[in-house]
Amino acid sequence: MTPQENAQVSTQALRINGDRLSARLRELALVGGTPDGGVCRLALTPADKEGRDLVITWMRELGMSVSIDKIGNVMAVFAGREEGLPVTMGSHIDTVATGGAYDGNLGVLAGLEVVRILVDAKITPRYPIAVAFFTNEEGARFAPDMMGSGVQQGALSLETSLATVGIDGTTVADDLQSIGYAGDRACDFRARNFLELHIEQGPVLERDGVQIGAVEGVQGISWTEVTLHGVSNHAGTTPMSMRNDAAYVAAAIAVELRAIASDFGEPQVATVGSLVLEPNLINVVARKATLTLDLRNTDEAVLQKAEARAFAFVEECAAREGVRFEMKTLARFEPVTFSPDIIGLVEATAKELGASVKRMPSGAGHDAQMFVPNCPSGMIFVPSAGGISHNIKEHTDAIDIERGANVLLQVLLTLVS
Ligand code: HGY
Ligand code: MN
Ligand code: MN
Repeated sequence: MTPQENAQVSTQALRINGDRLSARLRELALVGGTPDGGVCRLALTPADKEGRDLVITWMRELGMSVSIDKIGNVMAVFAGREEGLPVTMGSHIDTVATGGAYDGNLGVLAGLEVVRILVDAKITPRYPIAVAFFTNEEGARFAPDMMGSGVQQGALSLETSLATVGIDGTTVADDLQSIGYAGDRACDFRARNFLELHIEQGPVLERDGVQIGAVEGVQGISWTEVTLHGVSNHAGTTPMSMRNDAAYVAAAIAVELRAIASDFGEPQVATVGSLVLEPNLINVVARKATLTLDLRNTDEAVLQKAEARAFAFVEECAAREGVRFEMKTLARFEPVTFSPDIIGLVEATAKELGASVKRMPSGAGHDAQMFVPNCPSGMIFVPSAGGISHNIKEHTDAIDIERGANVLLQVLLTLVS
């Protein structure tokens, strides 16, 4: 066999160290850990900074060169024999307030484990390899989600994103400064390929008894903030016919969203995740309600129909109740389809490793979707226990983590050789 064929055979036998990867996930989960066993590492908070600092330490231990761009994305590069765009693995390390140890973190730490395997095996890949984490993937404090990767890959404006005011009243720019991650690199990072290992965050793989998901694409996402202005009044003395009750309209909107999802059928989903009433008192008719609408569908045309029905209902119900309203788009991403070559490579690699695998869409948004216009991109899913995520009980078994990271390793090796 030629040296290259020899090298090929030897790399096919490489496997990640599952115990080391799970230990790293547990260590990172302590940063922002909550007493109930969850993780709260909201974007651009001190906990996010602490997590960023820790992961960068691990990047540097591998001899990777680290850069930080103007929206705070962190890219670490491992040199290849040739120059050129790096084959990149990445995800996010910010979490929602009721987060777990795996959402996003798995994709970043598995990428570092892959590089560790190459370092230990003294393998220099043909092309450079990068491992990245992106600012504010979750969008929980600052909308939209996938903000950092969206700015970097050209879907969002840097200026608009930096000026975004979050739910705590601060701006992205100020919070980036305060955690020391307002980088000086332009948001110009580009990849040769982009791969993201991620927990499924849904019930499909576990329900079907399948070990790996070869992700076909990400469904469209529509986030809207609705502000309703009613009139506060006495809950006991005000006749129902004289009310302008913002809380009633907000509740009616939540019921209508459920009706839209059931009328449209799967995969349509609709969520009112945030609802704030003012003055929020037991004996006062609410003068104001601020709520968020999260609508998603794999089909753009159907998603637009769902939006149209939801927005028309807001207008009609508010008018009926004599309540003024404003609507503001917080996020709007069309469905994306990943590279057929990458999907096929994930599927074939999983089979070669003896894993069961199925093609499937992603219900959640991911950084990988932002890379689709710029390079062949794809994702690998591993099962979520009980299909639970964005919940402190989020869990994926160690064997599934190891299996998914081995698929990532072998897909990466194929792409860099
Ligand atoms: O909302 C999402 O789909 C992702 O978790 N940011
Ligand atoms: Mn995620
Ligand atoms: Mn998430």
